Amino acid sequence: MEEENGDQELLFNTSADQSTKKHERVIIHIDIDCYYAQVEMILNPSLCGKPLGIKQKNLVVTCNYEARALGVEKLMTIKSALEKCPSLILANGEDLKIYREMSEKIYHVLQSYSPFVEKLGLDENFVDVTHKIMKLPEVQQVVSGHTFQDSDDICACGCTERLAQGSLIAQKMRDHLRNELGITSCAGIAFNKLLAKLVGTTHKPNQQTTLLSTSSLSLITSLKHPRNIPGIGSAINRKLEALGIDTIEKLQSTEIFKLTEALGAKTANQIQQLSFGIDNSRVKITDRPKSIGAEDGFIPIRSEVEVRKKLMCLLDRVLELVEKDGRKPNQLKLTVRKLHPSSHSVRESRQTTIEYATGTGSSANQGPGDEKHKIKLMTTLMNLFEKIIGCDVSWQVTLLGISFSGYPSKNSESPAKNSINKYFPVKTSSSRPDEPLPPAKRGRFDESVLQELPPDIRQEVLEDMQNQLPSSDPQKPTDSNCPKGVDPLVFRELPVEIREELLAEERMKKQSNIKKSNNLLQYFRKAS
Ligand code: DCP
Ligand code: MG
Ligand code: MG
Repeated sequence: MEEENGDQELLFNTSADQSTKKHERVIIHIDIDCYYAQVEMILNPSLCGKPLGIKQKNLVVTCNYEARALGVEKLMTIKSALEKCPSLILANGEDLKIYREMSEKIYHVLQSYSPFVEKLGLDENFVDVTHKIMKLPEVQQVVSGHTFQDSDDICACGCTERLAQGSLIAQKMRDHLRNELGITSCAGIAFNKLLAKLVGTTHKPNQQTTLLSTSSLSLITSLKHPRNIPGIGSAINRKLEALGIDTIEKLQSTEIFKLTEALGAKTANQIQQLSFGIDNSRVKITDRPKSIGAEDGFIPIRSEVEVRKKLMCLLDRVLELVEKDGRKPNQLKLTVRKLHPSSHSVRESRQTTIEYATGTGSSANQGPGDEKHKIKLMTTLMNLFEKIIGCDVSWQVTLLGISFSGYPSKNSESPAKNSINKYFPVKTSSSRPDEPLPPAKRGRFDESVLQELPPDIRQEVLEDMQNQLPSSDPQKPTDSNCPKGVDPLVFRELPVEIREELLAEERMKKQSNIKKSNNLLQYFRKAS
């Protein structure tokens, strides 16, 4: 979520005027149907057509639509689910490996439609296809799939046609997922992320729904409670309840100063904007995670032997993920949830620097060196555990978590698997630095995409690139005009106006750095 002209935006939207400028984007939200259950059915087709629940501890975290028809609901206890549906088949869903693997495959399919894909959990993705729409010559009038509360009102900005084109792309994506991975999904198509996510849930499963801009207020006010707005979590909701705000309309009409008092200016503005269906946040290209870890919760344990056993299992699971990721972490963190005698829980974490030996997590062909390294990591974890427990002799623990972090910065490693870097040409030793790469060696990123984007979106994309591009290689000849962090080869090929935008941004950054260092100087002068 990002703030943009807070008050002005609100003023403008409370008048229910339908902006033309705000509907430029076409965002598709894809959510996989009964995700864990579908993955299990794909791996074991004999489960298809039968009621299936996926259990974690004593909960059915999800179930297929056959089970839903018989009264089973997501997050029911196993006991209630079996009462509702005695024939329910239960599959264990505690190992997330297969769900993670499928999630990666889904992400890759979606990336073949647009580089702007943002992963949200394991079964959801936002895809910004605005640039694709701008390229399509034909005018598309007919929406593929459902339209939310179809009305005759047409917005003058042309968004109706753009969204209709978006619905065709969504249909193609969903067909692709179905044909290539055998998985069905729902899609929501709208001019922002919030509305795309919300509208996609209005027809389930295996369907898609488009929201035209003229119906956006109607969609958001159809929500029964502010907590149903993605972005309003339980902490914010508690504060809203304390103010007596329990409907969308009340959130819309509460004076901003009241919300600000309770939530601070930024959150107050953000959530009031959300209550009008305004969401200016962009689709952020998903990069590789900053940390890789896992946690496990359980009934209280209080012996070191049990802690060691749990940590060993967790470590095995996490090492496999770290190995698959391929980077070498240099930090290891342990998280412990301690149960206090008053029966409230406290989470505490400690971390330390480690030397990671690659190859530790691969189960195949493990040598004695790998085992030794694992033992070393276990010793480190147990030391961290002792530090967290301290001199408390009556400790009880209900959760343990391990996570590896401290990966080499994106500037020093090879382009990340999922980052935008991969769309840019990779310099090979044989190519001369000043020579544009031949087409065959270029990445998949179509630079004309940038030219066709509306200026404000292009600016955001450029910012994204700025943040993700590796800094210039010191071996490369320096191009005095090229901004820091941008590959000169790419820079030279960008259209003039984009180059100028990049340079202007660079100048602004430099100015703000000068300001910062002046402030620091003043601070030190005052302090001395
Ligand atoms: N999940 C979980 N614990 C939760 C919520 C979800 O383990 N508290 C897992 C199980 C789901 C998956 O995340 O399969 C995706 O969550 P969704 O809310 O999208 O639910 P489903 O995909 O299962 O069902 P739907 O068809 O309603 O999207
Ligand atoms: Mg889902
Ligand atoms: Mg989901």
